[in-house]
Amino acid sequence: SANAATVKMGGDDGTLGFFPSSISVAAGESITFVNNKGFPHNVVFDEDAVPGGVTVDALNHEDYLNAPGESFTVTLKTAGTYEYYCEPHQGAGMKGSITVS
Ligand SMILES: [Cu+2]
Repeated sequence: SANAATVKMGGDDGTLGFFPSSISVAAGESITFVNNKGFPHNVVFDEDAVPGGVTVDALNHEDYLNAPGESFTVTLKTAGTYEYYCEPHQGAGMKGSITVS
């Protein structure tokens, strides 16, 4: 299926965040996270902030992305809002959300 969105991990100026931090996609479209600045980063979905019945373990990318340009892609099939964060930078507010329709 089409790549619906690309999310940069770390801003171009080094800000610790996901850019854009909020995106909307259609169910089944893929979302690619690309390591940009300030790594290592990872992506962990908040098990308390995903649609009912969704298992976050199958979506998470807990391994750290360490190299520039390194990426991973996730596809969300259940409609609703998903919140996620970067474990090393959660305290710095590195988090985002994806709305699937
Ligand atoms: Cu991070």
